[in-house]
Amino acid sequence: MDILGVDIFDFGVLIVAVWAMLPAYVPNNVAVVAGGGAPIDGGRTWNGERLLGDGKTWRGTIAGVAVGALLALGLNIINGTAADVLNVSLPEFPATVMVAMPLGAMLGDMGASFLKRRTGRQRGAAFPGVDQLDFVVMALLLTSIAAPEWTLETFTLPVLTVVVVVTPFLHLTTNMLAYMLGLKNEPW
Ligand code: CTP
Ligand code: MG
Ligand code: K
Repeated sequence: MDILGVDIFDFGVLIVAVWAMLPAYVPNNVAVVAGGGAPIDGGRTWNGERLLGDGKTWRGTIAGVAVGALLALGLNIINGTAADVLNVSLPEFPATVMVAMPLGAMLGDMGASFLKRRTGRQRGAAFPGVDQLDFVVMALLLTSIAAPEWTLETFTLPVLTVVVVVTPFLHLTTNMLAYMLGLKNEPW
């Protein structure tokens, strides 16, 4: 299927897109499992609503960033083998990107919570569109600041298109799964 002239079922492009985004995909799921404890906003409110809410905790955020960074490290280690097996050239994460990706993902998710609270959405409320792409936007923004050349080389137009099209599906599927496994309170 072509979108903007990009074949989103091109196996190589799909693999590169998912590989490059994995350190940004995993932190949110880790936070769901590891979350709990003190909220980042410390219970503070603004105009009667929480700044971020109880769904954004220190534990979840720190665990998410740590696991995302370790995952990037792990992907670098298996890069050569995976590239051989999959028969595609896979990107290697520079050290700054190993942190920028998961940190950006968590900050994007946090930014969305901030917006939800400002627009009267309570903890757990859905914010279609924002929920599925908030972490992608911030992850790519931080990554492009941390390693501009690497970002341009890795996220070519076809890869970027696949990321924007495929991420919402992956996000919805994982969250549905987490919900069915009893890990998450809402299926989105
Ligand atoms: N979580 C966390 N820290 C984060 C992100 C998530 O501890 N930085 C945990 C929380 O337990 C949260 C759960 O993961 O409830 C699900 O994450 P998410 O859906 O992003 O949060 P919501 O509870 O839906 O809250 P919000 O409405 O603010 O998005
Ligand atoms: Mg939620
Ligand atoms: K969210």
